[in-house]
Amino acid sequence: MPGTVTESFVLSERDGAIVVVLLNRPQQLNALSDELMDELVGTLADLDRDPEIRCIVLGGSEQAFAAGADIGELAQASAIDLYYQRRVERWDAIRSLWTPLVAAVSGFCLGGGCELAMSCDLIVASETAEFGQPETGLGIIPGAGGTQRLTRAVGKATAMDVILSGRRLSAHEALQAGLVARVVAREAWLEEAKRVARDIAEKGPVATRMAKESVNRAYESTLAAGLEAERRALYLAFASEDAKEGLTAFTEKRKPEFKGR
Ligand code: CO8
Repeated sequence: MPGTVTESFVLSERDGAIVVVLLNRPQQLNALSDELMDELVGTLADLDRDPEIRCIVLGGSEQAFAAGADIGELAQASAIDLYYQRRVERWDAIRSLWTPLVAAVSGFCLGGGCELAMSCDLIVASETAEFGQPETGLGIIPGAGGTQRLTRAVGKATAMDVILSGRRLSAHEALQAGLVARVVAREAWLEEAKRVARDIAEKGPVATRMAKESVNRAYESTLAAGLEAERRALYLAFASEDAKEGLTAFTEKRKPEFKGR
């Protein structure tokens, strides 16, 4: 496949201004081993540095986005191993990316896999998707953001149910609860995520980054601090060449040509 770079656990394919990154550990339902997470974070960090890439789609396979952290590895690790190896920080690294990130979820999306999807900016789900945080059944807890991000996304009642009882949310339940943005037919999970990514990629790149940052602020600050940050982001976006181009193009009844400046 031209333009395809194959690494052992992560496949990436460029398609114009978007890149599709797929987890590739099918025999283990894309369980997030240390090596896989290292490769994923490295790949995404490289893509994030390329200003021509306007949006990234992160997916798994039709069967599984990811069935969680690699349980075999966790069974062998001590708490101090996890602490020194900074394994959980890899999820934070994804949250810190600049480029908008769309999670394309089909099949199992569990534990660290659900936490990975929630670290993306939005989730497009196949009707087959199942979201869950089964960690308490293993005697641990969702520790890569699950107790915080899931609760913020779906509220305390549903988060407690999912995390304490191990109940999985269907795609439609997840949509209703506010965890996912769109649910599509089984066969459309990747195409729809790419469509969303192309739509994002067409917008002003400075503006999409500012907007992403501002929406994230809503989760991390008070309303007053969030509004203040939003206003500064607006002024900064306004000062961009893209803003001039976008506003002028509308008045001239033509498509804008954004340069990301
Ligand atoms: N880790 C390692 N291997 C896995 C995992 C996993 N999370 N999930 C599935 N696999 C493997 C299975 O062992 C099996 O391998 P094999 O064929 O060699 O026996 C293969 O994938 C296929 O799995 P199943 O045969 O079990 O397939 P089923 O269709 O019967 O069941 C399930 C699918 C329901 C997804 C089932 O595999 C399952 O319950 N998996 C575990 C789900 C889970 O508990 N996830 C949470 C893991 S803990 C976590 O994510 C904590 C994150 C905290 C932060 C990270 C710190 C580093």
